[in-house]
Amino acid sequence: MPEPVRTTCPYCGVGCGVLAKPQPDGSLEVAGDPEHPANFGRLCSKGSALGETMSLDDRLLYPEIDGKRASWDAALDHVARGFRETIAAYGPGSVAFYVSGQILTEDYYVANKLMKGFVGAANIDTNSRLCMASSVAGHRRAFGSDTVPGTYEDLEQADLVVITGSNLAWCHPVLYQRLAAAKEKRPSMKVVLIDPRRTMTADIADQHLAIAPDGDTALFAGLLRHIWENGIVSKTYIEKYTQGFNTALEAASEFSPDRVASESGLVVGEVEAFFQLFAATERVVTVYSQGVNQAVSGTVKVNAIINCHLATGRIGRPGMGPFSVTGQPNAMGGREVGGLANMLAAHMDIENASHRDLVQRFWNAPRIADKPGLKAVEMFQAVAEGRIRAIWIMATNPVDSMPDADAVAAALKACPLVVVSDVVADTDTLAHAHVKLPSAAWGEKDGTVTNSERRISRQRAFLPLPGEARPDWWQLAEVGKRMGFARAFGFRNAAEIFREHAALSALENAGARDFDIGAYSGISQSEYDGMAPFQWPQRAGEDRRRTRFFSEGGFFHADRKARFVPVHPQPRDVTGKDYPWTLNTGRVRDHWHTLTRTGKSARLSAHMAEPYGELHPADAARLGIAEAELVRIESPHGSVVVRALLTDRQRRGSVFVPMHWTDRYAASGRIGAVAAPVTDPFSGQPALKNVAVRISRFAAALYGFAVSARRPDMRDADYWAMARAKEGWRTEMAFAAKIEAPDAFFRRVLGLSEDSAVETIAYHDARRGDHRLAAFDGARLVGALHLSREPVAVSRGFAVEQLAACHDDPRSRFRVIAGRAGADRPDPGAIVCSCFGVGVNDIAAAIRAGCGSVEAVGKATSAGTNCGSCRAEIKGIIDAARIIAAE
Ligand SMILES: Nc1nc2c(c(=O)[nH]1)N[C@H]1C(S)=C(S)[C@@H](COP(=O)(O)OP(=O)(O)OC[C@H]3O[C@@H](n4cnc5c(=O)[nH]c(N)nc54)[C@H](O)[C@@H]3O)O[C@H]1N2
Ligand SMILES: Nc1nc2c(c(=O)[nH]1)N[C@H]1C(S)=C(S)[C@@H](COP(=O)(O)OP(=O)(O)OC[C@H]3O[C@@H](n4cnc5c(=O)[nH]c(N)nc54)[C@H](O)[C@@H]3O)O[C@H]1N2
Ligand code: SF4
Ligand SMILES: [Mo]
Repeated sequence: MPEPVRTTCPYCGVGCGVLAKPQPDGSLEVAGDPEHPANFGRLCSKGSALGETMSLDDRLLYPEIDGKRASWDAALDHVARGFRETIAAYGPGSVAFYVSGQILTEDYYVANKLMKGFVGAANIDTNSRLCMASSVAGHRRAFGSDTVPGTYEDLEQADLVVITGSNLAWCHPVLYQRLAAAKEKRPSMKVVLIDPRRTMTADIADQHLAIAPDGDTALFAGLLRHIWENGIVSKTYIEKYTQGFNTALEAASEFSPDRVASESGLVVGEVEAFFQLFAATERVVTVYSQGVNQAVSGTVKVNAIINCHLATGRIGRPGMGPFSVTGQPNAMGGREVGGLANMLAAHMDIENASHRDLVQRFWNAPRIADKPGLKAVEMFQAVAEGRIRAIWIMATNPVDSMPDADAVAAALKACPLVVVSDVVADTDTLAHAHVKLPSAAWGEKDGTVTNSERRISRQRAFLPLPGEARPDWWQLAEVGKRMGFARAFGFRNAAEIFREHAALSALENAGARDFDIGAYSGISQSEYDGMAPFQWPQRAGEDRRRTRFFSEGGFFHADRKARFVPVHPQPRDVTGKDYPWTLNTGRVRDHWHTLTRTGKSARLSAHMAEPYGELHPADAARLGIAEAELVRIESPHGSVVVRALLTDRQRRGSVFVPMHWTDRYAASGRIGAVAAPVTDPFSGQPALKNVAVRISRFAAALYGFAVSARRPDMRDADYWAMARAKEGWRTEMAFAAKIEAPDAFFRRVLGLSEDSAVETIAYHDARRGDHRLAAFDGARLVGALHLSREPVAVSRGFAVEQLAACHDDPRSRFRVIAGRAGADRPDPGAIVCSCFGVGVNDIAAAIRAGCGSVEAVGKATSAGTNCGSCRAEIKGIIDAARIIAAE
């Protein structure tokens, strides 16, 4: 058996090390890398299930032009000619690249070089605009550079961890587990969670502040005032290393505890308790993510947080600092190469003439972009208006993930040249591509990524390139060559690109810029192959391994001092008479973005199999919406129909919808279409967490649930959402009017012809509108359908299992129709632990049998004993059982 290959997880910014072991039967075994300093062997549910997402069945394997297979030569010539001719006719500003924090640093470096140095404009932006742009802008305003000061260890060493706008338990699970383990070891450590929702992250929180949308600005401005009034500021730090404290303090003086409470939707007592805890604790880390960044006031929120850390000098020392955790595996690498439209390469500034000169000289480039390009939202508006006439989209799916996503689709439809590089064959964005380019996927490509703590790790190939798939950097370099820049784009491998990137970072740097990995500018191919994870900076000739920034100043403004940014009250409430509710959007535990990868795993799809709108039960009652009914959520831009999920974890007045569902998986689940294209004025980041909407009940005359061996044909349903199941698909559906011929509908769903030999059994109760149908091919279930006037109550877990079961006796066929197991086979209920397929009923049974802790439930059922991502949910079930028992 060959040695496992050390690589890095392609999902979140924690950047866990993975040991990948391709098996002789073609499958892939993965395990956490015990030596990787991000995870020390742990993996979350998504990382553990990587092996289930590797099949080639839905991959894009050959280039296509206008829907027809083409050779690489033809496709690359077509792209290069299209870009060249557009530039010749309309200027360099008429073309654009829209790339992603999911490409590798080497890919990103080539994309940025081609656009900024050789096309000579800066219209390259990235989905990081939707993700980290406010943090970048906040860092640059405060520090003079885009520097994340701390490291993961700080979370373990802190005495107080403030988590705001981050669902760490679900979105950075391994980092969350490290924090939870540290707290368990040292129970004096406190955790405060600030989130309008009581997410699973609340599980380890000593205090949860259910803040009103965008109330963070007031909260942290009020905190600065409190710190000052209570004499907690570090006068030495402020004097020696910063500027602008007094102005910031003056602005903060407006934020009395009363004002903070009213602006943040909290009560004075809880605000004060939080302030006192923060003031009293020296070692504080404030962790934040999209609840902070994705807001009109995103940059202001970031600076409001950083102000508090600067004022106390709690930055860059063990267990202290503001900590923006990045979402994508290479969000940080993208920032390092300057992938944002308003940055240059190697953390240099596009507005700085000497930086421009340096980069142009280094690249030996004919031109250099001299002003920022269009940011994502503006970029697609420019496409819509015909100002951008050729766009290359790489490793991102803007027709789903952008705000005003229907307008993005329309813009692409009207654009003369749309090139899309992706790994799968079918996405909502690829549907608009004139040229489709098949990219090498995780496991096939080579390069580096940088995680949230500035740690650069290798992604290594352990599989051959399938079909004609090619790495993204290769595609960009080939187009660069064909546009006439052969010398600058003659890269032969990823190592060469990395060396050039490292050399640029060190050029005329000498400590003037934060990003410097000059120590790697001469590494050989074999050193690159064996490269161990390392944290930057790593300056050439300097062996001191500094892992934190700013404990003793050393900021990157010209005077080496940090800036306080005065924070003024920000408009917060976006609702009005016609759109009285706020829409909050985000993520679920087991899915990744637009489902192109996690959607392939039945195990990951079982946790949340359908798009939903999470509402407080009291709000739902006001709207006349019952549990499991469907709701329509609409804004002036678009609408979705999703399942109502009623929980008291949800803040009143708002609805939460996950961002993951696309037109591939649901009839109308693309929540991006509902989000408004409203952005933060400093960062250009869209406000995806606070959108004004109206909510109404979707009046369904009939509901349905089906399992099927093949992807079902759902053309006739008004609502549907499908997910992979073991050996097939599971599909929820609903109809505005009742359907006349359930048998014919069933056959259409399954794609059965009139003369098909498949044997169908059915049960109809026309009076109650109850129809149950099942089709068998020998002993195998081809599909089953349950229709009902009420939301269908059959056990999903049971129904899904039937696809893999043998139905050679009539009793088992009857159970498929009944939708439940015999008494001998209890129904596991909704899946909680995806690693072992343990459902909520299994866990409840274990609790009834006396298991009173997560550990005990784990011993009895295995739930939560592998990746641990579901431990918070198990604890929730135990707590709920206790409450019920006490009532
Ligand atoms: N499972 C999973 N993990 C992921 C991803 C994924 O798709 N799936 N994606 C990765 C990526 S790219 C990213 S960027 C990260 C995102 O990671 P997170 O930012 O943790 O995830 P979100 O769910 O987008 O939003 C976080 C929380 O912000 C809260 N929030 C909304 N408005 C406000 C507000 O005004 N103030 C405060 N304080 N909180 C608010 C929301 O209720 C939500 O719980 O996750 C990464 N990890
Ligand atoms: N409403 C709402 N919208 C959001 C957010 C939100 O919280 N709410 N969050 C925003 C954030 S933070 C983010 S990061 C974005 C994410 O949104 P997207 O970037 O649009 O989502 P992904 O599904 O990750 O898209 C990645 C695409 O690249 C493909 N791919 C995977 N690997 C490779 C590769 O190696 N090369 C190439 N060429 N392609 C590859 C995948 O198949 C997929 O089609 O969504 C943003 N949109
Ligand atoms: S926490 Fe999970 S998704 Fe994130 S890098 Fe680690 S294994 Fe991958
Ligand atoms: Mo993100």
